[in-house]
Amino acid sequence: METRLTWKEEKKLQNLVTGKLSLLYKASAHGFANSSLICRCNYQGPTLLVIYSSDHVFGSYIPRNDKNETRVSCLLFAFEGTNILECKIRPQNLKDFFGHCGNKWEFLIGLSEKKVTMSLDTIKKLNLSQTMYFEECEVFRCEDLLDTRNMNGVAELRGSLLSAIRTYKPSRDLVHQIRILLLGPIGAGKSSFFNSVKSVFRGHVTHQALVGSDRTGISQQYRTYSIKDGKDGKSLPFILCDSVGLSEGKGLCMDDIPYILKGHVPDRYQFNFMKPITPGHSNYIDFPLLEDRIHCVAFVFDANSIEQLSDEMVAKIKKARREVVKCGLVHVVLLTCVDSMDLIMKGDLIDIYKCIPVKLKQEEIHKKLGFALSDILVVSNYTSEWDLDPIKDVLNLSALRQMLWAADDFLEDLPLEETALRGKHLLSVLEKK
Ligand SMILES: Nc1nc2c(ncn2[C@@H]2O[C@H](COP(=O)(O)OP(=O)(O)O)[C@@H](O)[C@H]2O)c(=O)[nH]1
Ligand SMILES: [Mg+2]
Repeated sequence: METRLTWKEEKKLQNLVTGKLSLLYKASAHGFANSSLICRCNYQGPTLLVIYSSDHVFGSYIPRNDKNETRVSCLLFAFEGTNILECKIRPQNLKDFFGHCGNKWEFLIGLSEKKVTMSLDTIKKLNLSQTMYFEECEVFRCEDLLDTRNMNGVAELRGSLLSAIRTYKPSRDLVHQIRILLLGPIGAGKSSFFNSVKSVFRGHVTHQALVGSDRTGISQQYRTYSIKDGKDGKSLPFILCDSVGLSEGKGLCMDDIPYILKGHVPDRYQFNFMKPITPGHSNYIDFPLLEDRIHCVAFVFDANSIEQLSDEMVAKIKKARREVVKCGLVHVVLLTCVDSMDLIMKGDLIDIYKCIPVKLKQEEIHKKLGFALSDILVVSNYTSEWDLDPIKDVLNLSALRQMLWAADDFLEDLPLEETALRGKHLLSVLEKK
């Protein structure tokens, strides 16, 4: 049985009732009779009734639909384009909409006549007519996505991801820690991602890396962050490298990218957007070990600004990607800020990869920048909140685990002669003498 709602209408209504909709009754399938609707849907908990006339979609949300006395107001709604008009009415049960509560009605449905009659006050607020004939009527149960059962599942998954990452060992034991470079436009959420990952392992939200700060000034340093498991625990098997962002103006110098990838750029290096690092620089790492190199690159994008990326930015990202591929490195995409996307609710984060608005963003990135759909991972960073959120943690940890696996692919594929880079460099230096 399929609903007649479009996905956009369904999302809007999910936002209205803050829950998932599960279809209980459809008049064209179960019969246009008040008794069959009431028999199926009465006392089912929070319920949404949707009526389809030839040119309107409207109905009612009944937050309490049970045997106890109802004290929570019901809500009438009507779509007007993509907006929803709302009007609160007195508390009542579902069956009361079919004339079970005497003659004091605001919204009265007759299924066999396929007719709704509304009070004058209601039609004014919903911009409908007093009598509406309809073609279809559906009733949904509204299910809470964040109920205890779901949250227990999330907590379990969070625990297993944490332990998988704590005990992770890079492939062939070639390095102790995987270096992940965060690369992307200024303001994409790179520093916030580091803060979010650090927060999970620290056990509380921390905001170590400067976020959303001065776009041109002070924080133009290259930072490589090793994270401890707990306050005094041992270092985790990865390092997050936070570069200054790409920009049409003062941003990361494109020629710095190969140096970063190959491990020549030291922690706290002050970027110069006019000029890339050169071997003469005081802290330049002349002979980087395999440990010093980048093992996986994460391109970071804000989900809300993919469509606005300028041609210049697109060209820069494509160029950076070519450099990454040239170095034989693996890469993924982190899509941030999905939590603030239109039509996305908190509960959606549990199953975010199934959400159509997110799928559309993934397709847009694929089309615009050429990244494979399966490489585009969704994350949700801590921004202003102070409490850890297990749903966000699961998203961010899943992405991190994916990056560690990607780095393994790189290490496994590394030619034997590159697995001891320092030896090779020393040899070439000695040969030159
Ligand atoms: N809602 C939301 N905001 C985010 C997220 N990630 C980053 N932000 C916000 O985006 C802005 C830029 O983030 P920042 O980490 O400084 O970006 P960077 O320049 O790539 O390091 C800040 O205001 C952050 O709070 C996210 O996942 N969700
Ligand atoms: Mg930053």
